[in-house]
Amino acid sequence: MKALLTLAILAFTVSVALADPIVVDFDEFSGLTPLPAGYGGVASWNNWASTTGNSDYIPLSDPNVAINVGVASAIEFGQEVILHGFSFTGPNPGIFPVHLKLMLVGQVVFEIEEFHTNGTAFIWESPYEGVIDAMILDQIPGTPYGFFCIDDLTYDLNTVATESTTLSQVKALFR
Ligand SMILES: [Ca+2]
Repeated sequence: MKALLTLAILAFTVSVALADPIVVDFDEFSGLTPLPAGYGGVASWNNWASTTGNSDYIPLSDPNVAINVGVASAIEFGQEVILHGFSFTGPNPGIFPVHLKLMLVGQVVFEIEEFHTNGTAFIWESPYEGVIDAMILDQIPGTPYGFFCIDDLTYDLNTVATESTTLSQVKALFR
């Protein structure tokens, strides 16, 4: 029983460790640098690049932000994650509305039709608590294209499967 308790505590410790949020700050690049696959634990950044912040693209963490450099600005995690949020700046208030979609296996699970800004940076905390595997910030069809940026993208890996596996493994030892 003591061994079971010890294992249970270990399993809980592992789960807690895995649950620490990942904060992607984009700060280790210089110049305009396309974000490489795998950076920050994200499988594909597609049309996102790191760049130095400025008055139009306000960093939450200095010196860099991530900026969209093309349409269909999908961030594909390549695994299930729980998105906590990010900071957002758009330099052209009211002119270039942005559309936010959270995706899971190609399906939209949450969206905000007009995710634009009043010109100041703000921190968006996701109200969606389910798992996703991709996030798309894109122009609204038919509107002019404008650049926008994010910083400190924060998410958790989906540890539900890991916790279940750990618990199963603990139980299997005592069968
Ligand atoms: Ca930053």
